[in-house]
Amino acid sequence: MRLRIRRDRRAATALAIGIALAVAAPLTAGASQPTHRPAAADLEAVGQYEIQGTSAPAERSAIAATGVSIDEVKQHTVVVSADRAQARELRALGHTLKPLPAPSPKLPASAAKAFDFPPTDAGYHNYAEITAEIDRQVAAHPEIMRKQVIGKSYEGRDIVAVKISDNAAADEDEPEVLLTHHQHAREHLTVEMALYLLREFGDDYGKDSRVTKAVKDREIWVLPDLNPDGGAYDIATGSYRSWRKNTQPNPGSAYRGTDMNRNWAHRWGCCDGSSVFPRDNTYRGARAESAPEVKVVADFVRGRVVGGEQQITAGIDFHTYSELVLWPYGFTTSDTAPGMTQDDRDAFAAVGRKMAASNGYKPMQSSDLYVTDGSIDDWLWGDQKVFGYTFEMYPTSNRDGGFYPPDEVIERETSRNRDAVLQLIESADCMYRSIGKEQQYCAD
Ligand code: GEM
Ligand code: CA
Ligand code: CA
Ligand code: ZN
Repeated sequence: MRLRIRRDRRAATALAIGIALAVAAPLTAGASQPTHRPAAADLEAVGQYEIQGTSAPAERSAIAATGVSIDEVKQHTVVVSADRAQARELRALGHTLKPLPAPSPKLPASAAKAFDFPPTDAGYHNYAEITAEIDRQVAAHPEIMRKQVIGKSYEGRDIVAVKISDNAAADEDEPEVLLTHHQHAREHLTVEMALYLLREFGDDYGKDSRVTKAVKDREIWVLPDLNPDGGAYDIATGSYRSWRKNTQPNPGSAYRGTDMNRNWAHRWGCCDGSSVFPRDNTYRGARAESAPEVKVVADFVRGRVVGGEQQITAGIDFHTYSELVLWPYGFTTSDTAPGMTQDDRDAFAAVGRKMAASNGYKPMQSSDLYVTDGSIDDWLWGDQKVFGYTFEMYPTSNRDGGFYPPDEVIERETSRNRDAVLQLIESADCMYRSIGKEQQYCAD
């Protein structure tokens, strides 16, 4: 109860700031151009802290329930992103917080180029470069690639799906696989993962038998950037803001942004696995799919139901960091739950473990880390029966760069997932084959 009163007081403060700012600043109509006039409150310092002594999922879930994001989980420590009020709240809960160094500015402020990565990280693609690279790959491989703009972000940027398949212009009766990237703004390496896949499939088709077979027998959807506004905001100053959410304003609050990975419609807000406070990094949004970017992608997936059957059978949602292969559910710590039988769970685990054996990540049910509600993989399986995984990419530690590993690691850490992605694509016609139950579940 004490905690609740404290958070309500915070909410009241945030509301008061919101009203004050709203009165003070002329409200701009929905900007036609992306704007980055951050509300003063947005700039409140969000830093990373290491918390010693937590080892059980329940303890980690209790920490997540304060609205911080859990960025790293080790045997006896977690690393969280928290603002000052949340840090106070965690200390009041008895935790010891060790502040971690902010991402190094990597260059003098004078050299910073707005809306771009620091020159030392020029290997990362900003929004314009992502768009250009997608267009270049699609133009170079018209026989197997098609680009679709499936909708717009809050600020009006394109949300893009690239279809990779032979006869790409036709909707063939082949299992479809969904690869989604960059729900979280600071997780830029996941966009590089998508661009790597476009290059790899484009270059290897017709040369590498495994890739050629995958492209012939499947329809692969690569969605390189689900949160283009957040990504631009994160690098708007030419350095890094550690931003996680989208940039959608929250009426009545000075704090903007919804955590897209708490805004999906399966058991949304059910289980203390997200926050009701707009200020928090895990704010779940005003309602399920209230984030325009989540609605766009959910509508796209629902659009893949043909003749009453969801054509997408499997997927991976890429995040950073921690090097994990995760499967649902996140909203409950039980292995099975309504809509997840023991066979479903065993198939998830069998393929998950094989993918982890390939890329060297750790496999587990996502709630073994901490409980989340409203995540994409719970929705993909719970609502659409898509075997949806979450990959947490490199690194495992803040010490190796955290959310901002140097661009020198991009090639190594994206190609590291080549085999795992191909394994999922190859299993996508029958995930139950991995537990010897193809006859029972997949015989036509
Ligand atoms: C995670 S990704 C989802 C993992 N699911 C659970 N239940 N741990 C998130 O969304 O918080 C971490 C990340 O954002 O990378
Ligand atoms: Ca095809
Ligand atoms: Ca199809
Ligand atoms: Zn993430």
